[in-house]
Amino acid sequence: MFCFQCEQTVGGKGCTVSGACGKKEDTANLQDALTGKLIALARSALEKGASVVTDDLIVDALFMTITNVNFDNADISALGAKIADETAKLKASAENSREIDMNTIWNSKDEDARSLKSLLLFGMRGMAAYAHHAAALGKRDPGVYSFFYKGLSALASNFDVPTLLDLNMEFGQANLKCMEILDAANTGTYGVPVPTKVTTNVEPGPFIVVTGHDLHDLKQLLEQTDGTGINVYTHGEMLPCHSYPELKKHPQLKGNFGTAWQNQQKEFDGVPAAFLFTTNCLMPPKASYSDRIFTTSVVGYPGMVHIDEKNGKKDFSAVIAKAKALGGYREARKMTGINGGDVLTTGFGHGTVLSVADKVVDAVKTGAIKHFFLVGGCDGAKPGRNYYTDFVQQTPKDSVILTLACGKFRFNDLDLGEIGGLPRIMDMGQCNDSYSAIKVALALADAFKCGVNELPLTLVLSWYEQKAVCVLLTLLSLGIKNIYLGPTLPAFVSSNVLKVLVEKWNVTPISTPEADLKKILG
Ligand code: SF4
Ligand code: SF3
Repeated sequence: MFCFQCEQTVGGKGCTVSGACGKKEDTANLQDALTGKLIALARSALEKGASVVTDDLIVDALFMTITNVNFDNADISALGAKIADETAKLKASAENSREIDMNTIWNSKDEDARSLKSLLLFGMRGMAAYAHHAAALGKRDPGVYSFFYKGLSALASNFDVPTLLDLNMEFGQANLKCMEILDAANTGTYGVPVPTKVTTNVEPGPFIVVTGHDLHDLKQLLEQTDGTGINVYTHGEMLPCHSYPELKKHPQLKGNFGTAWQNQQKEFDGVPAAFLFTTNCLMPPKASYSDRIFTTSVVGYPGMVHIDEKNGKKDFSAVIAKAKALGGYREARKMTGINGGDVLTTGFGHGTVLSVADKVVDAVKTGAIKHFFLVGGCDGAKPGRNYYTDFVQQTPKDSVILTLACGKFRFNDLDLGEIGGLPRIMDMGQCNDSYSAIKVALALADAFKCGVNELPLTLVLSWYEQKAVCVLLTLLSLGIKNIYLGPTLPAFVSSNVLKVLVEKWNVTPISTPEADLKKILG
């Protein structure tokens, strides 16, 4: 096996024996075979014509290979067989229907082409997850789908470095569109997020914990638990769901259980509740709770119960029955975030922030707000990530911290006070809500008649898996410079590609909060 797509890859180089994420060799090889088949489907469809069927196969297969999504060989093989069938049906030329051996990319002597193809593939995996959620709510964009075909077939090409770099930038723009339609799908279906305080404490009685990113799954579960006496808690990236009017109106959506994904084995240990995984990040479950894990959509783990969709609906009665049988806690449980706080505030998407844009602009003009930081991204297990907690704690009182994705659990239980009636930490949502951050940054640049790079704004991002890759490529494609990136640089960035990132965009690896803050504010 060879896999180096995430931040915890072995030795910072690649997982070759088994994955640090728990992925086994045979699973990794099946995922590569699946991707090789997918390239054949994409090239065939480019020759013969794409369809909704090929669109969905591409999105699901890319999504399934994201870190911590699917560990079940049967699922991967089944999807691979469907893709091979569809490719055969298209009857494209022998060259275009040829399955690609991914080792030709991983073992390529041209390490810059390998690096840029990896960047593109991993970015597309991230975008596929967003396209999947948008499609679940009826939103599809032809430009997003057509990029998948173009990008996948580029993986089988001999394109030179400048061409591959351009393709990555074109991808960044496609992903911006994808995040835009997902934002429209989420806000159009469930309303514009409003600032909402969320408790970390758990009430007595049966409950279900929902993790992942899919709002449509949560909505269906809420409808099915209405009036049952079963409470629902979010975990990880589902936290922002509390701020959507159509979701928060269900009184049994009580609070947020635990923190980010990498703590699940500790946080779920022996808990008398059912756990529903709608997307990444699933870790190999411990025996103390493996009987209460449910997966849905492309998520899978051998031996866990999977909830399928039938006629556009999911029946969560097995999850509900499990929660009932386990019964939950007998007494209320006090729980906290990483820093001991028990209130998390979310719901500062572009709708809310831009509705007070005048106030924000005034606060900058009067000097009440001197700097904006966007601190967020993917959280992870490796040491060094307390950088983000320390960084936020050390930011000056006249600065605002915008945050998003699961990286926020490093500091979202801290009370850093307010500026001009706005909290200093504002949670904009999930990783895909980077779209909100981009919208706010562009609006500020407009108000101050300058470019985004001239704003008193610094992006301090953490990465772990492939959604961070797609978001980063979008930011770079918008010409956003001076991004601080950590905790380490991706193994798939070659030294020459890194040189380009530094020279063209001044991408900067994080150092210490003290030194970085001095540099940023100095
Ligand atoms: Fe290794 Fe990450 Fe790949 Fe898992 S997803 S095999 S940890 S590089
Ligand atoms: Fe988090 Fe897995 Fe990436 Fe959506 S849930 S950002 S790590």
